[in-house]
Amino acid sequence: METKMFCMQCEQTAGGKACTNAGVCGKSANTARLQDELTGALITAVRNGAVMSDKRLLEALFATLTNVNFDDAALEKLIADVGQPGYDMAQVSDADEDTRSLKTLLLLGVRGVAAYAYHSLVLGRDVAEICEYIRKALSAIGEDGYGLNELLPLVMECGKVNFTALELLDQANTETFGQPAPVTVSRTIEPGPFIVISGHDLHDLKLLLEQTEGKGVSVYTHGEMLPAHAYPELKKYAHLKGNLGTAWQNQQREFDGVPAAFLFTTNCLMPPKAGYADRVFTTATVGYPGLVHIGENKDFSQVIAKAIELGGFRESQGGGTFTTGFGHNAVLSVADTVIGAVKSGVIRHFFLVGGCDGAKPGRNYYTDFVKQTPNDTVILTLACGKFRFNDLDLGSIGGLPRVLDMGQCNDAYSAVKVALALADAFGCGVNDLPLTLVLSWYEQKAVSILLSLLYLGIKNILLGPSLPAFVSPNVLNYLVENFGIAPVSTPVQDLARILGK
Ligand code: FSO
Ligand code: SF4
Repeated sequence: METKMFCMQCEQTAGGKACTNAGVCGKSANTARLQDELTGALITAVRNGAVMSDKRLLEALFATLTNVNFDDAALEKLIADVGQPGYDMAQVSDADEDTRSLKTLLLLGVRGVAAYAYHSLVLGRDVAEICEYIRKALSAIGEDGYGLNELLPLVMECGKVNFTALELLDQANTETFGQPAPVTVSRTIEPGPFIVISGHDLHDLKLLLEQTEGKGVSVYTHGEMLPAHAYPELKKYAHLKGNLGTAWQNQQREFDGVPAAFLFTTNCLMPPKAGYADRVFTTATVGYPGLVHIGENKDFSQVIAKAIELGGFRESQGGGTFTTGFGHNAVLSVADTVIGAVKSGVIRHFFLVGGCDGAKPGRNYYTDFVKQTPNDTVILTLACGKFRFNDLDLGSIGGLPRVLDMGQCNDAYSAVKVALALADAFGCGVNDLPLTLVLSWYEQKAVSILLSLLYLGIKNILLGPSLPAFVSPNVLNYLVENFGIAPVSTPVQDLARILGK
């Protein structure tokens, strides 16, 4: 059968193998070809030593992440800007199984790093060292003679560099917007015009809040923007009202017919349905044909005008609340209480149930897992996978809620920092803590986070809902033997094994 495209970069890839006709995500074969061409052009550029700013490098890579850019014209422009002939990515997909696996792992990890570095760059941080590694890794992907010995160290280095990128982003976010503090976020949509902002870019949110101030237009967060409410410099805007919807894969249902303007700052954008496509806007590296894209000037007046034109709801909608804001600063400020609770046996175990959500069946595992955790355990969570259980009332323990939302996937650094601090307090290694990581992955940022956890030597991670298609049996063996990575099974079995029942 003729293969129109080849993409295996996310968890929902067709048949658990590769999208070869059209993307399950809605990406066309032509868009996939252009993304390959862009990646190939970047590889040639770094191998030729072509002059390319860090910004251009990061933007181009970010545009190839899942659910970011579906706009062929935008991709063609990025290819033209790089201005180099494309290395043929078929040389990666047609390579022997292990080389393909490691080069893909490296490329996807690098895409994740690029996304995190991009957010820091936007906040004025120096990402030169991170970009230097990215260039080295891209160059290695274009090295036809490279195999396991050359690629494996680069894959592990990707985890290290990504950890640096996460640390830098944590600094950039907290220095710019203040330390996040626990907050209860309303899920009620009040009457009147409003804008829903999605994605991860806090800087875009800040600009939107400034531009909407005093205009009678409210702002609601969606998906991974939820943790934004915890930052003092964002929370201070009274018209940042609350949160709408749940995780990204429900947007087509949750946005349909809603009389608001929608602004996507990063992934995960799904092809918009007719019932709301006329009111969706993109900015930064996001793009979709036919949608208005807000460029570098960040003039959101069209978004605001659309919200005013639509007018919002006449009566309040929805209800309930979410809690978020348990970043490392908040959790470590009560470290003594937490350590005391562990020592006295009040807290038996910590679970980090974090990562991406997705549409495929099997993700109920995470809801069921959290529901079945015993009352003397604490669940740390982050990223959009939390929407599977962050509306459950699981009570509190030692004065803290049992489910602590540490933020976006971009805040994975917080979870690591807390784990390292606990290990320090108990005088042991992270692997000796009563802590288990139960992760869900979907796209490439999750790949880079996983590599960071491996770089930190964290073992026995449970990964689901399915293992990546790009991991060959040999690479999987390496991960199992060296890090004890295992696929999730059932909540009952996994909990029994973890808690030693
Ligand atoms: Fe989710 Fe999408 Fe944050 Fe990902 S919104 S799935 S890891 O892109 O970015 O957690
Ligand atoms: Fe398929 Fe995922 Fe690639 Fe989209 S990003 S084409 S769903 S593998």
